[in-house]
Amino acid sequence: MSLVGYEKHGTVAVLTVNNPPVNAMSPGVPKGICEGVAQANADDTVSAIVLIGGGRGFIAGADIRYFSLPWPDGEESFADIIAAFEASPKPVIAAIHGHALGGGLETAMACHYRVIVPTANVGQPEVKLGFPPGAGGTQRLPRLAGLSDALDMIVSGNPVKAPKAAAMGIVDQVIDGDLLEGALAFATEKGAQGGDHRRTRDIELTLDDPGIFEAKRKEIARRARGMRAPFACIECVEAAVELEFDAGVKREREIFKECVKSEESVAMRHVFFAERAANKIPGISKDVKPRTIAKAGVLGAGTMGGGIAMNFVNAGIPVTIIEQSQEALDRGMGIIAKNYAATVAKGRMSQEQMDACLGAITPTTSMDDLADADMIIEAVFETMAVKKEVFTKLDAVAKPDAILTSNTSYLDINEIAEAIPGRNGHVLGTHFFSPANVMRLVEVVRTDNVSDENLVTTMDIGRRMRKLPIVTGVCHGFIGNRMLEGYFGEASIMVEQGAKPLQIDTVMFGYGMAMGPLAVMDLAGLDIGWSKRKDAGGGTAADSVGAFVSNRLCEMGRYGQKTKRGYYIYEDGSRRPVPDAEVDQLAADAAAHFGFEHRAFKDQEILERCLYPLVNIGADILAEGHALRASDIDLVYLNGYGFPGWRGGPMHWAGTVGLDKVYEAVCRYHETLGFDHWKPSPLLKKLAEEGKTFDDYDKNNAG
Ligand code: 3H9
Repeated sequence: MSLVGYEKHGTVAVLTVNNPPVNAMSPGVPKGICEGVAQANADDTVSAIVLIGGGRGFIAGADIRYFSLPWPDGEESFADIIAAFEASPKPVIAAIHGHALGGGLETAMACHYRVIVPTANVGQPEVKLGFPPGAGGTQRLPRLAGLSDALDMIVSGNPVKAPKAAAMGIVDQVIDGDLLEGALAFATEKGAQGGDHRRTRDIELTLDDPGIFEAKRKEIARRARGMRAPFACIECVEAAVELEFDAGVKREREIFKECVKSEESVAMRHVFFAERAANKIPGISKDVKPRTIAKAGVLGAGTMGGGIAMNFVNAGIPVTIIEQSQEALDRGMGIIAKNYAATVAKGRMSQEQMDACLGAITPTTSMDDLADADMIIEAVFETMAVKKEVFTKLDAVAKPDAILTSNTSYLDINEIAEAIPGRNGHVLGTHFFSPANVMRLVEVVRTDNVSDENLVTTMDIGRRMRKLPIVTGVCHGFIGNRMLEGYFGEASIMVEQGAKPLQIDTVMFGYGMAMGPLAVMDLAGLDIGWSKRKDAGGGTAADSVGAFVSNRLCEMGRYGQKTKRGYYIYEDGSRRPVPDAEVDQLAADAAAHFGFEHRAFKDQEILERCLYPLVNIGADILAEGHALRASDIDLVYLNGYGFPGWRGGPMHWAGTVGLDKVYEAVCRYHETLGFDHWKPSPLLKKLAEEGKTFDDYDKNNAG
């Protein structure tokens, strides 16, 4: 069956792309479009051509799967479509609804005219896949939208909504009513006009500000550190200014081809498909639908609870927030109001919207007010005893079928569920990341008895909150924090063996992490680990390897940024870490205490010792089934721990190093250092011996 329908409506030929779910340009689509244009031009009774998408949108761009697959021999391409449009004596009109993205927008821009419904988006998101647009987008968008706006869109990859696209000149008319009807009227009029129709390529491009490209490079320098694609986008738009149109297209194509082959692009495409896969839970049928959550409750109005309440409001769900004292409640509501006010100040929300959001939050000190909530998340103090007490209280007031979740970062949620056996199937975990209203990741912790329906509902609520929910099993620290123990652990141990904190952080920042591990520990607060160690040791924090320096720092009241001293010193009002000789001395004391050789470190060893434990522990988590797929682990690290997106996550990245090399190093460090996180994972060993990667593992195992 043809992927492109052909119909005549009066004197207008309508080509409809039917390639669900998103009308990507898979093989067959370009061919269908080219044949449709030829048929329309051969028909004397046709005066104009409309290109429209069937289903959810216009065209979502190239079929991303084909960047890793051979394009069928002899099959038409974007270039053929564009050539057919530009050579067409009859006007071609793109009629856009839903989305015109990437090659979809490039196709539309090669048409003579574009009409759009007000809700549609247009954009060039290619940079998010690690390459610039490759079908003339960097040459045509500046001609329609102007250099500055086009550069912003192409380098950020962010789409714009129809009204803005119209104001920018990307589209010619916004159609308020039925799209096809409006497009037919527009096309009939243009068809009757006769004469030449303007081609985007013929629009003159003016460079008002010669510094625009250098300014953009500077603007993105920190954010795009280590990446090629955003800079490649700038080069392509520069070519639009410097070269004739066809030469510009050729230059864009060369840069595009080079980028598509890069490890950066392979990693970013991995992330694209990983995000889609994360929605799927093997073994749960598509027929299991999420339940309606009309009202929610949050226990605890601290930083986490407040952020979670805001998330419910963002998802359009009114929420009751509860605290033990009026004072704590007022403080929590004050912080929520301050957060919204900051968004208003940035122009991202109106005062009316802020008032409506605050109006959707009901503060209370009475547990009874949670009686009508369909879902309740507790975000109280992180100890098992407190959590169990809270769940017992919830058991007494909550609706019988309410979903009850614990926002914990480490605790055994099965044990919490067992405390209220009558609610079997309704208890699970939602581990939000701080600040909960900002961070995209939420680990959804699947307890032994949670029902499929409640799991699916919790995932759905996560998505409605615009988060990225990832299913994880119940294990200490779940996916993210369990792996982190290896990462932070090695960083702390290396300090005690002689590596300077600044060297470790510089290596990891250079790798692409948002911050180095010791700077993160200072930010999070060294006292958190110290207090855990004290709890575990009955009041005394054991001086285990890696904890020696941290214990001494905490004893000195150096908890990190909040006390202006931790592994670094922080000057008044500054977050810039300044190295401190006192810490070097503590590290030397630690080396003497443990009998370590205090030595200089090579950057490569720092990199391996920080990252390989993530991979090794991740492999265990995967083999145990506590992660559904390796790509879920990647997403956890990318969205919760500042791992660079263009590396694809620790598991994907390990495949680019070679699992044989990683395994060999893990064995070597296990032999020389001996810590638990170096105990070689049997799954890592197996894949290394088979010459496979974690991506291969996912292909063979994930449902
Ligand atoms: C490009 O165009 C290069 C050009 O410059 C020309 C070069 C020569 N291809 O996201 P969803 C699948 S590069 C293949 O859940 P939504 C997706 O995997 C491209 N598959 O839906 C999923 O499959 P499954 C530039 C694609 O409604 C299903 O469709 N374009 C593609 O939440 C549903 O996806 C982009 O980067 C694709 N292009 O969001 C746009 N797109 O069900 C990428 C989607 O098996 N796409 N799939 O898991 C999107 O941003 C969103 O999918 C969209 C819909 C907003 C369109």
